[in-house]
Amino acid sequence: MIQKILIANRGEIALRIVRACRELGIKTLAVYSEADVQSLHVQLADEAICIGGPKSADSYLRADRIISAAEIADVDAIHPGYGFLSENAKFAEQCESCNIKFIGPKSKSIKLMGDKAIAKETVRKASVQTVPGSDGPVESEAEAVKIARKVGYPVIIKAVAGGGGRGMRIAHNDVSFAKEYHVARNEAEKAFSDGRVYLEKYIERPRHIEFQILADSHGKVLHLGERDCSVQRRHQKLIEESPSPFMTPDLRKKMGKAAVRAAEAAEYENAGTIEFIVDAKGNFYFIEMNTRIQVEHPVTEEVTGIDLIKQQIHIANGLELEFDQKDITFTKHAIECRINAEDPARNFAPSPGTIGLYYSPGGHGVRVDSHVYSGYVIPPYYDSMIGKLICFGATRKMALERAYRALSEYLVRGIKTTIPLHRAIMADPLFIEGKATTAYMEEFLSRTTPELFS
Ligand code: MV4
Repeated sequence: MIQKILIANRGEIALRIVRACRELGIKTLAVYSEADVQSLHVQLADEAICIGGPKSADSYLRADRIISAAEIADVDAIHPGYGFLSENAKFAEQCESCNIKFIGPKSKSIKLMGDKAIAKETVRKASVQTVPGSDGPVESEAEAVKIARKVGYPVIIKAVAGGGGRGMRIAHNDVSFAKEYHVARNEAEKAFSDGRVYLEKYIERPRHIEFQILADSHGKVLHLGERDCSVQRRHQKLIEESPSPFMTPDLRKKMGKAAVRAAEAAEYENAGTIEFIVDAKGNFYFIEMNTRIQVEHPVTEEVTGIDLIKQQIHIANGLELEFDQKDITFTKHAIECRINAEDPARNFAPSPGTIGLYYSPGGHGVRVDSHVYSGYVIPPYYDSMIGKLICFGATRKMALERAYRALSEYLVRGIKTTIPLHRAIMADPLFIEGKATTAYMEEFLSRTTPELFS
């Protein structure tokens, strides 16, 4: 049984893992960069080791130093959180070969789902609907144009090694295709050292709906319902909620079954997420799988009552999931607002610096997952998220009203944040009606004056 865990991450997720471990009686080791000495997760963990300089490449991405720290402190397992090394198959493999349990899927599953073309082909064989397009990576420009014409414009060009919207280009005709194809290939080569791309029919204004999966090492695979993540800007999610306002019990059953089949096809173990895009008619298509715990996992926790971090540790211990699909119920509604140190009135410019007064909301149906406090200095080296506000209630209406109330209480002085933007969205009729698609944010920003959320 796991008695001590190294947390290979920082910020709110590191704190989230420390908290779960505390309740389980598991010792924690924080690793941190020189920029995170004053971070809460370092102060609250049982032990802490500095692993390098402020830049991620010198600390949180240094697999060698993290594994050295794990061996010095004699931990049984490493929790990678999200980002950094969480979807690095080589790191998972290194952990495995050092006899340290990687709290996540087997490196084989990470590798499989990391190649977006192989992932698509794998789930397609398991009868999961995918978007019509090329069968795997395209071999040449000539072949690519042929497929684009056959599929019909608009088409989207995606990097095989991409994911999360990185390295995607849209083409509307043969002329723009030739250009976008080369841009996509060059960008992919530069970003991932893998220039391979594949094609899909471009689905316009889809919803982004993802399913939470839990799978144990004994072959039991369950889904914990969906999260609607349609409200995002430049592939950065801003708001996530569950259930999706678009969902029906029938569609959830179908999509949930497809999500479970996709995870089974990858011989998946631990927590993961199956991403779908859903068109206005309710047709849904597998897009990719995220082989990690995600930022928005608390939304699912509040709706189902299941602690996902504890389940990850339970599964890593080789134990069977203690519930079945029929035991999982979706009775509440939850919504998460990402609080970023950014200025939404100035094109979301980063706003690092010292937080003056910090007061986070509370009360019935309010959860704040954050690592910051009054006087905390936000380092400029990492992503800008300083916390997550999760509000929940019996109905969507109650969750939204609660979110508006909580956002009005939330005080973060000294820096700019996305709090006022979230308040404006919570009061927006289109959002309240549950009509948001992935096109929502762009439309909202173009019809709203920045003064409204500065
Ligand atoms: C698409 C698409 C339309 N058609 N694929 C973006 C993130 C990546 N996971 C997949 N993405 C998309 N793939 C086809 N064939 C539209 C998107 C997309 C999107 C998806 C989810 C959330 C926000 C998005 C914003 C723009 C585009």
